[in-house]
Amino acid sequence: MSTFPPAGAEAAAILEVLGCPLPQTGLPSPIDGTPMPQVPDHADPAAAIAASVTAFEAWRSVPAPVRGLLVRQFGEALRTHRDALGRLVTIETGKPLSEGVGEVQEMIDICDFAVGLSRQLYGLTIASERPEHHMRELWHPLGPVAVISAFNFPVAVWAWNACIALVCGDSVLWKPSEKTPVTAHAVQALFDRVAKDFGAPEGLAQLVTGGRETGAALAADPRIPLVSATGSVPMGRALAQAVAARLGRSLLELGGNAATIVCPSADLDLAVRAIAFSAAGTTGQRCTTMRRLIVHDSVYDALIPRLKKAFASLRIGDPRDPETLIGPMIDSQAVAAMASALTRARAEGEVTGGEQLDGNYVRPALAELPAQSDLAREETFAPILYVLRYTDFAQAIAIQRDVPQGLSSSILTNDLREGEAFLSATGSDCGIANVNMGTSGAEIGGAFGGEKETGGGRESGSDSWKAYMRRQTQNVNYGRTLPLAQGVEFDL
Ligand code: UN1
Repeated sequence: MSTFPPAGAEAAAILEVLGCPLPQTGLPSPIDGTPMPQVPDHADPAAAIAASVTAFEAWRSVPAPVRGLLVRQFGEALRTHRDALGRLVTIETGKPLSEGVGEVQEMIDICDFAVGLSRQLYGLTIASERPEHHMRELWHPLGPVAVISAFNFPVAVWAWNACIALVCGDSVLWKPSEKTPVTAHAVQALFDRVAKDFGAPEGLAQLVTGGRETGAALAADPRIPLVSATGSVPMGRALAQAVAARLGRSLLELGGNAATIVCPSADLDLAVRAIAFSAAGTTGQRCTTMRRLIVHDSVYDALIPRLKKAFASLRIGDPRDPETLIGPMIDSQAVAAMASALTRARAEGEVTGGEQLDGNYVRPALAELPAQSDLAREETFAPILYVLRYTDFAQAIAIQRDVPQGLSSSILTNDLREGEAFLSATGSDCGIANVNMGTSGAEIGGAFGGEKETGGGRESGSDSWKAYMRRQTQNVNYGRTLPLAQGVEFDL
């Protein structure tokens, strides 16, 4: 299929250059099935947690702008190694090179954001009802933060959490997806080098590789006040219950099942690109992937044939080829899940594309279904776009909302009323709502996350940092009397 060297060997060579070599005895690369480097499982999560507590106790007293300097230096190291790390992301996940490098760019961007934030961890001052009193909020570091990341963004989502947590004064424990530990290992090695030169406490950010038990150990441990997890709804549900059982906090980013509404006034040239990128890009394996297209009757026949043509012409192949737009799926289970969803779709409607090619390579599919389809309410992590027809705007909004998930959404319209109605309280019910673009490819500056089964968490930009700190309300009486709030009398 390609003229590139075996993927696993190339990954091993990149690790050599980055100074963190590993034996090539790991999982098959999604690109060609050759063995990837193998990251050993962490022997003892309990020891890592203990080290994280000790590191936190030192780090929390370092001034926040100084903590920002560490993240700044980490960002510089990422800039230096952006292309090598991006290529490793590509080899490990199968996403095309520009997206692999884009993922490392996303880490660099969040470093920049976090460095600025390190001088902006603002609290409020609040007018006290009591004379000669001051009331204010101070944000303190929280403690060790566990970050559980998914295979599809094996390093960027960790960085959203870790870079913010570090400037907030927290220590970090990272359990990467079992499917993609190699880039995590390389990023951690880079961080370790920067942290050592900086003189950061040992164990400030650690990689804790392992399976379900490792995740369960992090979820159950009361020394970890916050567990931030990205992944499937069943994973998030089990994790949230374990964390809640000890009254810890969890920050969840789970299923998406994003929908886009195409209105009569939509710019169809822009629509074709936006839809193809969000539905088929990253081989349909983003939380923000567009899975449902809700198309107005009046544009259906103009748009859908063009989309079918665009899907049929997508360049599928080795993601290291700069011409490739669609790489392989992550593994054979993912390919099987796609096939089984398509079998169900064929029973309900008409499927175009979706052929299984060699190995983990597939052609993205369009499945035209009835508007009330139950299948379209389920999220299959694959490049399948369910196309549903609508006749009036209220119906389109109702379809968008009628799913258990609520991460991302978009509308394609040149009608101001429709666009603004989509963004109103009775419009999209998602954490992200876009106009005249797709559903994926968010910038780091906004808060990222969503409602309902998506889990309610917000990561990355805006004021998401508040989840990584503890808020203390402080009251100071600078007078000589002791007035009580609410006018309560208590005279001795
Ligand atoms: C994810 O799929 O979990 O908005 C994260 C996007 C990316 C992040 C996706 N910036 O598509």
